[in-house]
Amino acid sequence: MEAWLPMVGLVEDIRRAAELLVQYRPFIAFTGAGISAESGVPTFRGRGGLWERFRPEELATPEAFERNPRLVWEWYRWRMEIIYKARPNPAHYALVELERLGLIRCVVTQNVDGLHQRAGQHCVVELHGNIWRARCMRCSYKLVFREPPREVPPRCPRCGGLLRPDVVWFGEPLPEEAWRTAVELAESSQGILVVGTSGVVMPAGYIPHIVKQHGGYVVEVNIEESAVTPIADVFLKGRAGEVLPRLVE
Ligand code: BV8
Ligand code: ZN
Repeated sequence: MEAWLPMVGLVEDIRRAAELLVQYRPFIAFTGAGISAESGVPTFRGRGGLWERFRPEELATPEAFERNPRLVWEWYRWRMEIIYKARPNPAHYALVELERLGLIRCVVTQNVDGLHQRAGQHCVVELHGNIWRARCMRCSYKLVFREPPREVPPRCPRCGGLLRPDVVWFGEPLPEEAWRTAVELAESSQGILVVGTSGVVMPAGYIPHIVKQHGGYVVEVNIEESAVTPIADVFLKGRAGEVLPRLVE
């Protein structure tokens, strides 16, 4: 088969996706670790993914933190150092442009890296928290790290208690406000642009299904099929950093 043939399909699909975005605007966007992959931030389940070296139960759970706060903080500090050096990539900037054009009204993200905000996105709903925020286990003091902490585990400046990353661990409920906002947005949007997620982590992974159940369109961008693909009206197979900018052309 001619090497360029699949491109024809992709060009067709990008045109179809752009038509849906315009006709049923504003969409919402739903993003996962894949949108940050081209910024050099490792994904969770892909090759070289974070979990390959560690299992979620070992690190991203309250029990793991209880057992070994230093190990869990070593892992988060390692990720903060990668994210600190990372820059938003063309996929992040394409979503900012779609917001400026009024084609998407908000980005609902599972990511904790804060790259959507750094790219200039105005509306971001963080379902799993943010790696730069921390809170005290004893007095609930909240702080924002400007750079990775020098000493781990970091201590509360107010009471000396143990700080924890302000992210949602496995087995923990999502932040009430963020979850309610995300569901409201999904119920009231006629379309969702799903970018770079395997769609396996719940309840976040329900968001595209809520849009579908309310008669909305699902456009997915991913380098491979995911748990969302079966309900996608348009599946744009490719890297987010290459495909999304072509949606705003
Ligand atoms: C809850 C923050 C209940 C932390 C994350 C057993 C015990 C306990 C719970 C469960 C259990 N079994 C199931 C559950 C539920 C569990 C769950 O869903 N587990 C999964 C594994 C089955 N969920 C929970 O525990 C949730 N809480 O259920 O609480 C409860 C309820 C009420 C009251 C009390 C308790 C909490 C889940 C949140 C966990 N925290 N992150 C941190 O980051 O350190 S999840 C973590 O996974 C990240 O947030 C990540 O974003 C998220 C989802 O992964 P993806 O983003 O999709 O990333 P992934 O690597 O999987 O996929 C990347 C995709 O990108 C791939 O498809 C790839 O093809 C694509 N890609 C790669 N490169 C590119 C690309 N696409 C485009 N371009 C590219 N260049
Ligand atoms: Zn404290």
